[in-house]
Amino acid sequence: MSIFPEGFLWGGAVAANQVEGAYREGGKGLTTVDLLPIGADRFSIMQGNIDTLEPVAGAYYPSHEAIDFYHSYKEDIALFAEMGFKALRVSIAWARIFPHGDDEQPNEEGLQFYDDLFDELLKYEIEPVVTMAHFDVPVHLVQKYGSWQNRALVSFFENYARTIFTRYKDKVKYWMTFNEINMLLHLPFVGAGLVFREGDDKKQIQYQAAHHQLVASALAVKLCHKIIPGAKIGCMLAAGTTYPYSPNPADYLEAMDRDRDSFFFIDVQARGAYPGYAKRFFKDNDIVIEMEPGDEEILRHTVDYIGFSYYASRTTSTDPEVLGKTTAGNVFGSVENPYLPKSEWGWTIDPTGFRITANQLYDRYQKPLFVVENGLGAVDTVNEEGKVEDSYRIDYLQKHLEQMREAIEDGVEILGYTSWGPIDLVSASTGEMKKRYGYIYVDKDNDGNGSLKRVKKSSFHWYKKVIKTNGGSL
Ligand code: BGP
Repeated sequence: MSIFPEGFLWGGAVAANQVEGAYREGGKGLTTVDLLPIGADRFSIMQGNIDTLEPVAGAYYPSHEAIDFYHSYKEDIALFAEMGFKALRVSIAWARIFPHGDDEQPNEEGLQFYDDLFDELLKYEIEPVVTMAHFDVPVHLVQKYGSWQNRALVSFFENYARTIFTRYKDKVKYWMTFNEINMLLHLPFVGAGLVFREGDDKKQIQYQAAHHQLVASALAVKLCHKIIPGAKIGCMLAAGTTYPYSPNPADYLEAMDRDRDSFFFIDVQARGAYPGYAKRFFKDNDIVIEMEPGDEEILRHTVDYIGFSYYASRTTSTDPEVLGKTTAGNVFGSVENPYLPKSEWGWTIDPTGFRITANQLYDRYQKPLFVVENGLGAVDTVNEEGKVEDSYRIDYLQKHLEQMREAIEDGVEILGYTSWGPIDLVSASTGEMKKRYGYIYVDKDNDGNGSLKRVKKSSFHWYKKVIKTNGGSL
């Protein structure tokens, strides 16, 4: 018998810029991701690139076509329905609704696109779970205002929020404000469209931008509750517990501090005020957050659930020798954990860490959790019979779902599980196609070649059974 609750939201998660393509169609404005090429220099964007809209390295821009979901969503949703999805997490591209971000009137074609998308999901009784901002700031807001470091973005976002809540109030019951809000500290361009000039006080700018996002998020929560009574709106954290490398108390303290880099955001979003340790951090680092009268009051509008992604745990140390062994491909700067294997991209694989993370978040916030991303990025190949046999992916997901079941048995309330990239999509960190997460293979390579044909992988059939048995068969 399954211990997963009745109505558990099984499904998958995608983001507009990683699947839609059609980057200039339907009246859409340019967004920050549209300027990012594939490869190692992906984030070395400068103010010059923003001003002239010139490419970083003149390379291929994966987000421009992505997997063409903009045109193929009906076919793709039919495949999700075949797997039995109860939910699909998508994001709305802000620049499809307000092409410049600060326009007075929304773009009807953009609004209609998401109306059609939600209708298609509802046709199969798939619940849309909508992220309002997933790593794509309208470029005009970066050019004209310096993006989230400018207070002006709060009211633009509020306007965007009001527009989409009003339009989709009968279709969307699950919302989420900023994807992986803590990414702002690690990849500031990705998380908040921040581009630094020489001599900038980066920390000051990042935390001021964070304050603006936190106020904008709280205003969205307030509006959502008013416009769509009964809706649930959450935050979204790139989660993953941090282990101390040794029992040295200094290592433990360091691990606690690293976790707090992330908890800082959720403490504000879920508890409604800046925590004491953050105030101390600001003081110790000469960071002064400019607040407007009324901000503290606004921040008291807290989220209904804690959305989070979990890919890996992190490990930290105070020993310089250990610190030298930092893992590759991890924006959170973890040191190697000798007990854990790694993915082809160097991401630590730690199913037990998933259970620990879920317990930690639930203990801390006592609000329902929603696992909105989890999965394995791997190279897949189509064999001679035209099949993709991804047993390694099934193994990863199975082990993580077992630990999620343990967490539920521990008493953690979880609303649902939407694994990342149920259909292959463009990687956020590398821009590659070859880093695949899907149950559905998409014929497209790193250079943009391929027929875009969809092929069901072995994991497709496995996940279908998981959902059918409500997690009874993993
Ligand atoms: C998260 C993002 C997603 C997604 C995922 C996997 O950080 O919210 O957008 O891409 O990570 O990362 P990657 O695509 O780099 O493998």
